[in-house]
Amino acid sequence: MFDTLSNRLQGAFQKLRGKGRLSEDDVKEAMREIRRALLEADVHYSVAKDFVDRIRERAIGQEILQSLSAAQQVVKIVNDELVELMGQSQAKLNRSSKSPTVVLMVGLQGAGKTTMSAKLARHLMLTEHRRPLLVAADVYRPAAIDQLQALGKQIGVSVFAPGTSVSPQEIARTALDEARRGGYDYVIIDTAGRLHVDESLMAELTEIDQITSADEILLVIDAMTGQDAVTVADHFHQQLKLTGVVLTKLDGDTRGGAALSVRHVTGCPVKFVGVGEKLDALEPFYPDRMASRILGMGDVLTLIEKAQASIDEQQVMQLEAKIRKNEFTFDDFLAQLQQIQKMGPLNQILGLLPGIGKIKQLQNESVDDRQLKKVEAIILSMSKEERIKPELISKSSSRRLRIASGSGTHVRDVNQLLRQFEDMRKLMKQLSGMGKSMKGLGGPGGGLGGLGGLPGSMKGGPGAFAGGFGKRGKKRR
Ligand SMILES: Nc1nc2c(ncn2[C@@H]2O[C@H](COP(=O)(O)OP(=O)(O)O)[C@@H](O)[C@H]2O)c(=O)[nH]1
Ligand SMILES: [Mg+2]
Repeated sequence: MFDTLSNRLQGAFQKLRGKGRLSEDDVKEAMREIRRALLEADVHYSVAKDFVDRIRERAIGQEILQSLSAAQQVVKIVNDELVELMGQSQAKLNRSSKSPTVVLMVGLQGAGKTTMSAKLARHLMLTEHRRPLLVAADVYRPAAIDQLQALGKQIGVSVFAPGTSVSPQEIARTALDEARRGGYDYVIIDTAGRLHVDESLMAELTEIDQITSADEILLVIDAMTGQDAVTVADHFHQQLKLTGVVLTKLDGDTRGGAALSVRHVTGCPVKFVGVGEKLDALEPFYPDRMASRILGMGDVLTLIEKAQASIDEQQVMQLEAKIRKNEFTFDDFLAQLQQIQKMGPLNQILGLLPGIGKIKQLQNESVDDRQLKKVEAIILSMSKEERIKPELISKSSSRRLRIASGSGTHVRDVNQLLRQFEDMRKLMKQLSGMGKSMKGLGGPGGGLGGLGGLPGSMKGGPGAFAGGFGKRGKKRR
């Protein structure tokens, strides 16, 4: 996600590294690069300009924090401003004081409204324990109704679909009755789209809004549409009072412009993002996490939440204790490896980790889940004793040879794994210290347990870290 932007920004910061104090020229140069990076990422030019102006002012004016280097200061300022630009805190779905809450999904054709409707229904049902009703109000194409019905079936959510002979306005009206009768507390209305902004569609949507007094009007935007996204958002916002935006297809090769501009231009918060075609590919939008992803600091919190879903708490506590005592072994590593494989496609997971965005670029080859299998094979070829005391292997070339042939790999693969395991242990020790302090701040259950690392590509490629465990920090600060 946003790889090019991340790289360009990191390039700009790189030039500031090693400088004790920033001269005005340094700042100017860095700002030029940041501005260029934003424009290339399809950030709206007025947004880019404002953004850079604010950073320049803060970087020159200072705010000098003695404890930070010049480059760190600029990174911090850029981070703060990115968070500000994207809306500070996570914006939740509106909820009506009286049931049902009506959510109207609007947007251009192909933006992902129907998919997102189903994703939201699933999310409401599974994480908020609500009873959503999906409503098929795109009556212009029978296929659209079938599509929603199929999705509803997949997730076990009822779909209200009177058919193509009833007007969307009438469907919306009767859907509310149906929801009250059936005890549904959310009504998610999937509407028709057009290829372009179109007056008759706007009129229809406005009427549906009036009929249902929608509590939430979510504009669904395809993040790949770049600059256009802003124009579209602006149009929709003028006609309908949007209450939020959903960005879809952030899993694709999007440059990030829409994510960065849309809030500034419409004043509407981005509430969710879609990161895949599957119905669980939905994430709440956290401006702070997105900012650190863009800056290549990874997104440890999202990762932890993902891990949370697939990891047993008891195990996490045991692991934390081990990391603290520096007793982490290859057996634990193997257990992590197996957990990670449950978490989802490795590429996605890796992108969430600090520094990985950068490493991946070095290789420009996607990390392959087969590499995990290779690492697994190497560990499985170690004896019980070796797994607990890796130094036994480091000291003995015959052990290394045995393990390599046992796992069908090369000695250099074994060596690399050993090295990376050592590095990882060090990293984990640092992170577990961080975990403790976060826990102190974050209240009960808060804290980052630790991060596991494992070699990404064994072919002499960069070591990529994967894995992360921890109990969720309810509050970040
Ligand atoms: N990769 C990816 N594809 C998506 C995402 N959301 C929707 N799609 C795909 O985009 C296409 C259009 O989606 P659809 O929900 O029918 O759009 P609508 O016309 O606005 O209702 C479908 O092929 C979806 O599978 C997403 O977050 N990521
Ligand atoms: Mg649709």
